[in-house]
Formats: sequence, structure tokens, C-alpha cells
Amino acid sequence: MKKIIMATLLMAVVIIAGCVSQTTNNVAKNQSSGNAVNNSVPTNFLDSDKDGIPDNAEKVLGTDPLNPDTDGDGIDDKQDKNPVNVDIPVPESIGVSDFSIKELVLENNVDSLTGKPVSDHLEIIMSNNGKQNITNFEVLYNLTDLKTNQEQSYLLSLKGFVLPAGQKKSVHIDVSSKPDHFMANPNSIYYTSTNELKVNVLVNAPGHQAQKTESIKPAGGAEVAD
Ligand SMILES: [Ca+2]
Ligand SMILES: [Ca+2]
Ligand SMILES: [Ca+2]
Repeated sequence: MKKIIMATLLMAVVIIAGCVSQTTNNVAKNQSSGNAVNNSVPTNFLDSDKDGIPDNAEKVLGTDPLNPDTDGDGIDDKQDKNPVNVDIPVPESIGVSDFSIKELVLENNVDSLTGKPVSDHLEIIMSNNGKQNITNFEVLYNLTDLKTNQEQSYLLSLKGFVLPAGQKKSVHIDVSSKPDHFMANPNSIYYTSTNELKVNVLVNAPGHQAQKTESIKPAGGAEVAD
């Protein structure tokens, strides 16, 4: 039922956006017969990630305006019947048991260098107990709103992330572009819900035993650090 509602909502938003876009084009055509032509796209109809859904419609749908494939399952938002849920099977990687998840930090995050508070985000602290650096990580995480039972899931490839041999290091999933930070959907329930959330995480790395954990984010929303 959720899928049907989501698909219908998506279709309605896209149709409305399409009509408005057509109207905008017509205005531009009409203007072209005059002296002045304004080719700039009104802010309301910007489609930053070019997935066919305007940024403001993505906010209504709960998808990411800067990511054409919000949930990372390989199907772009406009074609995806369930754009905030990974619909493909994600098997657990198997192999050497050399890395572990030390902690899943969901709020009151702290900058590891300065010790100062930073905005709430999903942070996975991992440890490599082996003698080889580990790369090519992939993270699947599920968010469940424990009041409404709404669920979302996202698959992220941690390109460029290295977990050095014998060391501990954090992966940050947020809206920052710093090193070791990976893109979160700013319109996900992590940021939009103020209810208690359950977060499940699966971390895969080819040739290494997958690691899983879960934790609860207390009610109150994602606070921005001062
Ligand atoms: Ca878009
Ligand atoms: Ca998008
Ligand atoms: Ca998708």
C-alpha cells in the first residue's frame, strides 16, 4: 500500500511540475516574440540533480534534491517506485573477521580533533584489528520511526574511505563534504522526524566478514550544533 501511495504521490508531483514547466516554457516562448527574453529558471523549478523532479518537489517527496538516486539502489528517483527504500537484496560480505563496529553514534556527535560538539548525524566508529588496510566499504542503513513505523533504507558506497591496519576511524553520514563524510538525504526521517528512531547498520567489505549493529536515536530530532 505504501508503495502505491508513494508512486501516486510521485506521479502527481511530477505531473504538476511538468505542467508548471510547460507553462514556464510557454511564457519564455511568448517572451521571445518581444524584446526581452529571460531564460533563467525560477528557483522553484530548479532540478539540481537533473533527475526530472524539481528540488521543491523532492522536499515534499522526502527525496534528496542533490542525488538522482536517493536510496542508492541503482534506480533514479523518478523511476523508483520506492525512492527512499533499497529494494534490491544486499548480501552480507564474507571473509576475514578483522574489522568491527565499535560504536554507532546517532546524536550529540563530537568532532574528534577539536572535541567540540557538531550537528547530529549518523557516525559509525570502526576498528581494524588486522594487518592490512581495508577499503571498498559499503553501508546499508535502515531508519525506523518507532511512533509512525515509517521505514527508510539507504545504500552507500564509501568510495575513497580507508580503514588503516590496527586503527580506529569514523565514517560520517551527513550533509558535509569533508573527507570521510558521505552523503545523507537531508529530507530523510533522520532529519525530519522528531520521534524516537531505530537505526540498523550493515557494513560490508569484499573479502571481510560483514558487521552489523543497531541503536536508538532518542526523540527530539537532529539538533544543529551551536
Ligand atoms: Ca531533482
Ligand atoms: Ca533526487
Ligand atoms: Ca533509487
